[in-house]
Amino acid sequence: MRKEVYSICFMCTIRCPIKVTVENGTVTWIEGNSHQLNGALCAKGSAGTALLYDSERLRYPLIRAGARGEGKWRRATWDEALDYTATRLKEIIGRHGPQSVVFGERQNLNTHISKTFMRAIGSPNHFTHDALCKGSVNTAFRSLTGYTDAQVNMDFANAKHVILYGRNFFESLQLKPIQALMAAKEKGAQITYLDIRSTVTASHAHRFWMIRPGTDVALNYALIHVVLEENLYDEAYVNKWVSGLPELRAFVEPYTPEWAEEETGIPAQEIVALAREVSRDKPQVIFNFGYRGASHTNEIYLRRSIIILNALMGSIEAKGGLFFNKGPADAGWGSFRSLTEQEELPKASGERFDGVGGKKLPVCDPAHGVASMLPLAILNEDPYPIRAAIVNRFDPLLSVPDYNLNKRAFDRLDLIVSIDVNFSETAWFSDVILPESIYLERGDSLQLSSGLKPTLFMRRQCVPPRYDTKPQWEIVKRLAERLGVGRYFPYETIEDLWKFQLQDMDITIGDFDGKGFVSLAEKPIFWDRLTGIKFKTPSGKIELVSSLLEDNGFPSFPAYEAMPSPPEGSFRLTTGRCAVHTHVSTQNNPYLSELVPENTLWINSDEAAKLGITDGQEVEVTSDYGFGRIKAHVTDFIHPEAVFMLHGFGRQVSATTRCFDKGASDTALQANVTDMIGGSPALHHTFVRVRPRR
Ligand SMILES: Nc1nc2c(c(=O)[nH]1)N[C@H]1C(S)=C(S)[C@@H](COP(=O)(O)OP(=O)(O)OC[C@H]3O[C@@H](n4cnc5c(=O)[nH]c(N)nc54)[C@H](O)[C@@H]3O)O[C@H]1N2
Ligand SMILES: Nc1nc2c(c(=O)[nH]1)N[C@H]1C(S)=C(S)[C@@H](COP(=O)(O)OP(=O)(O)OC[C@H]3O[C@@H](n4cnc5c(=O)[nH]c(N)nc54)[C@H](O)[C@@H]3O)O[C@H]1N2
Ligand code: SF4
Ligand SMILES: [Mo]
Repeated sequence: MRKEVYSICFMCTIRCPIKVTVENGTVTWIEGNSHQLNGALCAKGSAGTALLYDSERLRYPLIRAGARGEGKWRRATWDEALDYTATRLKEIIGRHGPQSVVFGERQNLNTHISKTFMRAIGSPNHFTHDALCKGSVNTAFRSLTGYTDAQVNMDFANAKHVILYGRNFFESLQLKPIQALMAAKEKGAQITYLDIRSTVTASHAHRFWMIRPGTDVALNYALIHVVLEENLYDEAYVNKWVSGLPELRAFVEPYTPEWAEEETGIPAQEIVALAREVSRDKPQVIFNFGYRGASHTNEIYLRRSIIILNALMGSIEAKGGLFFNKGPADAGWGSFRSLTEQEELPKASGERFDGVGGKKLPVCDPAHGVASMLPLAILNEDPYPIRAAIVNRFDPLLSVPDYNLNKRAFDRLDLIVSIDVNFSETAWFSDVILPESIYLERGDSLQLSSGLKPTLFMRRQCVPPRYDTKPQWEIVKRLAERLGVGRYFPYETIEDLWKFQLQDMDITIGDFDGKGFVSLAEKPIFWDRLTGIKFKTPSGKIELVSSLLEDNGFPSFPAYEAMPSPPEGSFRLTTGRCAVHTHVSTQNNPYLSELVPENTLWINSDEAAKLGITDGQEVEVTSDYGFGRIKAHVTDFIHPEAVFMLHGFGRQVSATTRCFDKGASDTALQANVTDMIGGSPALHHTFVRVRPRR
C-alpha cells in the first residue's frame, strides 16, 4: 500500500509545505510540496525520517526517579504522568497562586491552545521564544509603523537590490524566500551582504563587507546621512507617510561616511556609492530587517535604522520591497478562529513575571513576553515567586543565554514539566516528561499564513505514533480537564479542532485534499502605496519620532555609542546557524549528526598565530560565565575582533549519544544581558578568552 500525504514540515519552525510518501505504513520519502516549493526541501526536512525512526527520542511518559539531571527515570502511563502533573500544579497554585506557574513555548500552530490553558487557570505568564529571536525587531517595527515584524514580509522576487545585515540567507534557511531571491538575482537583482565573517551568503553576494562587529548601526546612520544630504529619498512617499524627518536630519548630521569608516572599517566612498545605487533602484529595494535580531543591547536602534532606510526608499508596501501581510478579511473571507477568542475564557490579567507591559519592559510585546527574564525572575523572586514551569517545544536551558544561571534558576522550581520529542537539556532536568508525537505522527491546528496571498495550510498525520506519545493539543486538554477547566477545549479529535478554526469560513477539511493548502486570494493584495496604507501608529504615519518610545520615556534618536573593541587577547563571541541543523533540536539526529557532528571556533589567522593556535587544534574558551573545549577553525575570513561558533553544541545529556559532549556551547559562555527597550537578548555581548588546550 502506497499513499502520498500533503502536510507541513516541522524539522524547524519555517514550516515548509511537504508531500510525504508512505509505503506499507513506513515513511519512505519526503519532498517539498510541488505546488509551493517545486519539490525542494532542505537537508533537515529530508532527515525527518531519521527522527521518526530514531530510538533515542522520547518514547513514553517519564517521571523523575533520581536527582534532577541525574538521568534516573520511571516509565509512567499517560494517566499517571498527567495525574502527577495536575496534582503538583494544584498544590502549587493553591499555595502560591496561579501566577507562580509559567508556560513557555516556541511559537507553534497550537500556541492558541497553550494560551487558552494559561488564561483558564488564571496565570498571565504564557511566553514564547520570540523575544529571544527577534523581540527588538518586533518593538522597532511597532515603534515606527504600529505593526509587529511578523505582520510584515519582503517581496524578494521583484526586488532590485537586497541589503543583508548578518542575515545569513543561504545557510539560515527559509526555502521560499531563497527561491524568490535566486529568481530575482537571475533577473539582475543586486545583493549587498555585511557580516563579520565570510559565509555561504557572502559567496552569493555582489558586494560583501566584513564589518567591525557590532557597528552596523554606524553604517546605517552614515547611509541615512548621505540619503538625506543628497536628496536620494522617495519624496512623494516620505511627504505623504513619514513624520519626524527634520528630527532625523538633525540627528544624522554628525554621522558622516568618514566617521562611519572609522567605526566600521568600510571605506567612506563605498558607503556613498551604496546609498546612490539603492536610490536608483527605489522603491524595489529591501534593507532586510533581519530574522534573528538579538546581538547587542542597542538592538532596537539598529533595527529601527534598517526600517527607516526602507521608509526613505519608499519601499514599505511596494512591489519588490516590504509589504504588510494580508489576512482572510483583506481577501473578503470571514475570520479564522482561535480558541483564545472564546467569550467565556477569562482575559489574561495581573503583572507578568517578565515585567512586560509594566515598568521594567513597558514597550515589549505581551503576546510573546521576554523569555530571558525568566531565570532572573525565578532567582530574585521578582516580581513574585515562580514555582512551576511547563515548557513545550522549547529548551530554555540552552535557548536563554547563560546555561549555568538557567540551571541554578530552574533548580529552584518545585515543578518542571517538558513537552518535547527529544531529550532536550530542559527535559533531562525536568520532573515530568510528556512526550509529543513527532510532526509526521500527528495533525495540528491549521496554519494561517498571512501574506500577499493569505493561505491556509494543514498538517496531517502521515503514520500512527510509533511509541506511547500524544499530540500537544491532546496533552494540554487532558491536563486542563484534571485542573477543572476542560470546558475551554471543545474538541476531541483534530477534525473537531479544524472545524472550530474554520467555523466562520466557507471552507471544509476536504478542500485541503488536492494540494494540502487553500489559497484565500487569487492575486497578491497590495494597498495603494501613495493613498491606501493603513499604518497603525497614533498618527497613521511612519513615526520616526516614535510616540510608543517617547511616551514611555525612551528616546527615538539616542546619540551613537561606540561599540567597544575587546581587550587584547579577548574576542567578541558571536554565534549562528548552519544549513543542516536547527538551533538545539537536530544535533542528535542520526543523519544530520553525521553531516555536522560538532562545532568549531572560527578565529582569525593572525590572532590565532599570536596565541600559538593552529587549525584543528583543541582550544579552551572561557568567559566570566562558563567554559568550553572546541576545535579551532583558523581562517582569514573572520574579523580579528570576533570568534564564532555554531549554536546548539556542547550537549550534556548522556542519553543523546550522538551529540553528547561534542564541541562547545555558546549558551554556556554568554551573559544573560537583554536590550531593555526592545526585548532581545544581546547574544554577541560577551567577550571570551581563548588558549590552546592544556
Ligand atoms: N545561546 C543562544 N541562544 C539562542 C540562540 C542562539 O543563537 N544562541 N538563538 C535564538 C533563536 S534565533 C531562537 S529562534 C531560539 C530557538 O529556541 P528553541 O525554540 O528552544 O530551539 P529549537 O531548537 O527550535 O527547539 C527547541 C525544542 O523543541 C523540540 N521539538 C522539536 N520538534 C518538536 C515537536 O514537534 N514537539 C515538541 N513538543 N517539541 C519539539 C526540540 O527537541 C527542542 O528540544 O533560540 C534563541 N536562543
Ligand atoms: N538551517 C537553519 N536555518 C534556520 C534556522 C535554523 O535553526 N537552521 N533557524 C531560523 C531562525 S529561528 C532564525 S532566527 C534564522 C536566523 O538567521 P540569521 O538571522 O541569518 O542568523 P544567524 O544564523 O544566527 O547568523 C547570524 C550571522 O550574523 C553574523 N554576525 C555576527 N556579528 C555581526 C555583526 O556585528 N554584524 C553583522 N553584519 N553580522 C554579524 C554571524 O557571523 C552570522 O553569520 O534562521 C532561520 N533559519
Ligand atoms: S527549512 Fe527545512 S527543516 Fe525548516 S521547515 Fe523547511 S524543509 Fe523543514
Ligand atoms: Mo530565531
